Amino acid sequence: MKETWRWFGPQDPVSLDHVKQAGASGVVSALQHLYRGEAWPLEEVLKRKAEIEAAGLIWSVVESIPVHNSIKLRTGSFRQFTEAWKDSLAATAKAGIKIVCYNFMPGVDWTRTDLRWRLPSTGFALRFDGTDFAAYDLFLLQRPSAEQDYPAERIAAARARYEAMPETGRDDLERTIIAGLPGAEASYTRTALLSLLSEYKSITGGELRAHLIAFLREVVPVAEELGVRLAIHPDDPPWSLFGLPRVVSTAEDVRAILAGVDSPANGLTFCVGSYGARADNDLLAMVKEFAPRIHFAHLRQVTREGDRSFHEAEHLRGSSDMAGVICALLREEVRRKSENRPDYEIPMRPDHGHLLADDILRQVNPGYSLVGRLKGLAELRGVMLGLRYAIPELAD
Ligand code: DNO
Repeated sequence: MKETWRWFGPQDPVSLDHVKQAGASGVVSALQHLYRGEAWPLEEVLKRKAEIEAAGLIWSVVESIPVHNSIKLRTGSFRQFTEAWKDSLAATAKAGIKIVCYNFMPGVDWTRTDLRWRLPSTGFALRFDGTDFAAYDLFLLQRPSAEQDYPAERIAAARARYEAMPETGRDDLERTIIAGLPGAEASYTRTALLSLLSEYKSITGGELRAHLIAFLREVVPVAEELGVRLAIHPDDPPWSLFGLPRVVSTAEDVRAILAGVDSPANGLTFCVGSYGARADNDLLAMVKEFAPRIHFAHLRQVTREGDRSFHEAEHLRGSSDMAGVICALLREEVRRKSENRPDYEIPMRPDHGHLLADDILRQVNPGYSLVGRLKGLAELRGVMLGLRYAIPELAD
């Protein structure tokens, strides 16, 4: 697998030299400042590419081209935004980047409730707490009719949690949930979030899925023509938030997406941490079934705590079988090689790292630490080498 590393551009406190020191050869990046659904100008894409190449690295994957909410809702100017998305795709293809990650989460992108959760090791992890999230939704945001989306016990637990929370804790929780994590399309104020959620209010899971397939029917033929592989990122967390449906959470969701437009250009980002947050996702079965359509891998994992809560674990320790997933991906690479596919190598990145050592004093993007990810990549690299050493047919 190609070892890659997410870089948020020149503002990222983790520099391209750090990427090289970590031993990655590919970079995963996006024009982070153009997140409102506007088309990415070719010159800006080329500028980012030149910055990456000047450091002796390659821009391997675009993560992400944001999909505007109007496309998910199929309202307003969605046609215009779809055209802009295709233009961004064309610009990145022209610059030679042929794998594009995106997501179709309604309203909010990836979400956590705690960005500095103390680990027994004394480092810090990201965490999602189902009760804290409900407390925010019900009692701080006060989303209309939110109580219909939670069972009575969860409401009672959330009320108790909310009442015990100091004012500063409430502010922190709100900031963590709606201020926009790195890579998210946008950040919201409470009022802006409520108004966005009201636009989504009546959408059903069936409708959202139909909107995704309609979008894919538009963009996959363009990707095919450009020689680009699209790689949809799963919902994170993979269940409903704010009462909105999510349609990229389970194996069944993935099957519907892949069958919706049956083309190699319509593929997946296999994010072990996102799919692995659900106990009913059998990751090994999924990676085997979907392997030919996996174009990008996010290797991190979570420890499921039950009750819709999880924290981010060490890359090799958590609720999922990371070595099994890597082994299945290496087998897929061998299969692709036997078909002489030039794109046999699947880019992987060590997703999210703990805050460790010097990370703790630095201002890094949540999840995108230096030492924590470096440790993750080193461990994952060890697994890849070990598997190749032990299983002759996986050897290079
Ligand atoms: C979080 C990331 C997400 C991801 C987008 C993909 O760390 O995995 O921000 O980039 O959801 O569109």
